[in-house]
Amino acid sequence: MKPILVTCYVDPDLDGVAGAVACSEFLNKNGKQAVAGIIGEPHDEAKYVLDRFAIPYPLRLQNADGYDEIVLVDASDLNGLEGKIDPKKIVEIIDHRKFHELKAFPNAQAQIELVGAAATLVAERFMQSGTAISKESAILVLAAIISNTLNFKGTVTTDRDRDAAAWLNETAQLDKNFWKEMFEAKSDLSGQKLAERIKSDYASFDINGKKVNIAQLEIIGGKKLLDERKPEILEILDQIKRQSVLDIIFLNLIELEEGKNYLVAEGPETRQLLEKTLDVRFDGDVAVRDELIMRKQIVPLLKAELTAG
Ligand SMILES: [Mn+2]
Repeated sequence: MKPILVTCYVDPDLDGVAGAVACSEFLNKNGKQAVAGIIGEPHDEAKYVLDRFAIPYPLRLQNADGYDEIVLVDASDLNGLEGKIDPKKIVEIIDHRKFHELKAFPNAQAQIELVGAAATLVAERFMQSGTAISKESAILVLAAIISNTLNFKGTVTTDRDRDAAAWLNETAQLDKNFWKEMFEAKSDLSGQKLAERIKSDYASFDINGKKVNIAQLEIIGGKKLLDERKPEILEILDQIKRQSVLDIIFLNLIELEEGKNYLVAEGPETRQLLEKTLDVRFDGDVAVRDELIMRKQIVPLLKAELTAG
């Protein structure tokens, strides 16, 4: 019997990696044979946590062809799979996005709940069944919750995330400054890292016939970055727009210490759309929003706006 593959979208972030690793542990401790694997390149933040705590990397795969049954964590739309996972093989989906495509996965049971991290949903399976969690998984999942909720400051944060985090930290025992160290580690965008990071973390959506692309950075020092390198950022966005033939592209820059967003967009059409959808005012290419909002929260708002308009 082939094991069940537990994976996430291609080039996963920390939430996806943590969720896949912990979910595979959960299945193995509950009578199933499972293996965690990731397709593509994990985000730097995921590598940072794996490396820092010397946690073994999950299997690295080119695609999911060697597996018949797949559990998908932190993903529920086809775009993110990049054609590398047959949607018919997916037997279960655990995700926390409002915007999903469950119809594309005819054989999947789905748990979609709007908590801060998909990893929270995995932690709850351990908590509810009384299954012990390894220290490695506890660290990964807790770090993913901290990251996804912007250290519990993002408006995506729910009590379920806080409860799971408290339970996980009994095992993970993370230092209280860990969140800042993790966020500082991903704030180094010197030189080419800026372009690499933007290009490794954008997400595309087809919304009402428009091709929309949202790039996102979550860093400490967002204002300084804009002061120093805004023209470069606009150039990177424009490159992506031309290469992918997009209608709309913008950067959602999350400033982790000040707790605000900077939205960066060129062109009156995109700026007007964002002003209407997110209740912000652009000054040139940049708008500031005082309440933290993440891409996964922006997508359903844009969808509503574009569909209504
Ligand atoms: Mn997630």
